[in-house]
Amino acid sequence: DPTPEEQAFQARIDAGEKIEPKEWMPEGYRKTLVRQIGQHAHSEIVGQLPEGNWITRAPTLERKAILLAKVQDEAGHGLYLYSAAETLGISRDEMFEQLHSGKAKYSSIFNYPTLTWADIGAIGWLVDGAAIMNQVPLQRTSYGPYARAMVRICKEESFHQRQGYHIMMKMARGTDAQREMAQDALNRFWFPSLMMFGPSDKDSVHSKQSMAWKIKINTNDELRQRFVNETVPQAEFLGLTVPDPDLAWNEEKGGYDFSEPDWDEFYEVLKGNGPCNRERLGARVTAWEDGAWFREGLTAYAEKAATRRAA
Ligand code: FAQ
Repeated sequence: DPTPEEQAFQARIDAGEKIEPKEWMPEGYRKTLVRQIGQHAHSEIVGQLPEGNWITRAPTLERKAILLAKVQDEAGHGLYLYSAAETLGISRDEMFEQLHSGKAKYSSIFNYPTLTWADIGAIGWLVDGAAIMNQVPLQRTSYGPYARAMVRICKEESFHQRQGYHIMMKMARGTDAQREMAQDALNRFWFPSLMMFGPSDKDSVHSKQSMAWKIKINTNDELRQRFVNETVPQAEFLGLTVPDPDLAWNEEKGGYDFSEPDWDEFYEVLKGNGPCNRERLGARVTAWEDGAWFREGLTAYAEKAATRRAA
């Protein structure tokens, strides 16, 4: 049974109050937030890699500048999110350690390769589109620092989404080869994008408690349905075909019926066996190791400066 403290905490959540860093919170609430915000931060950082792959090969200088800015925004999102998680009493070094050892997850989507320029369009359109669908409600999440980080992140994500859709428009209305490239990118990114919302509600282990605490506002399936409803007309506008033969408008529910992603594939990716898991994690670990001399230098400098001040 909940203790009086836990009951009072739940009453604050139910009343729509925000919980702030130094206030009492159940240990489970803290742990769930550290897990979710940490994984969200890692996703932003690892999420730079698939797109970073195309910065040197963007088709025009303008596209290159835009992509560079987008990838830089993602680094920024990662930093706000790490800061939000740090207010819960975990250090950034601990979070990095969890990422590098494979203990902490990051979004499954970033374990797929970016094979052509159209993939950069598909990522902006679908991956940022899915991220926004998930993050807009999180602006109302119960933990203050997380909710506030989401406000700015969502603004930037909507630029990113339009940037991706704009690439898709150009490609879909370009030459036959460009249109084929756009269709191929949609074919490969459609189901992995649906997986971003997490397992179906019946298999989601954390949803019930996270929703009671308003750490999550919607279930995984609710958001996936919303994403499909919003994205299918956008694909039609592009003249592209969503790679799902069972996709059909369902008048009664006012939404599309659609095929579930391949959940076996999803769980394989979570276990580290996706097409690029090793490469992505390897790149992060190498970056961490290559940066050691710099971190050491900074620490030595800070210590020296502190000694000088004390003297
Ligand atoms: N990938 O019980 P649930 C971005 C794990 S957007 C990997 O349903 P929960 C922007 C889950 O952690 C992407 N793992 O879990 C960008 C749990 O395992 P655990 C990041 C997944 O937490 C765009 C287990 O499965 N966004 O980066 C995935 O209630 C373009 C059971 O699942 C966020 O993180 C998955 N797709 O719901 C950047 C949003 N799905 O932890 C660059 C915040 C589930 O027990 C370029 N997070 N798992 O070991 C959330 O809303 C939630 O955490 C969910 C999962 C909805 C992702």
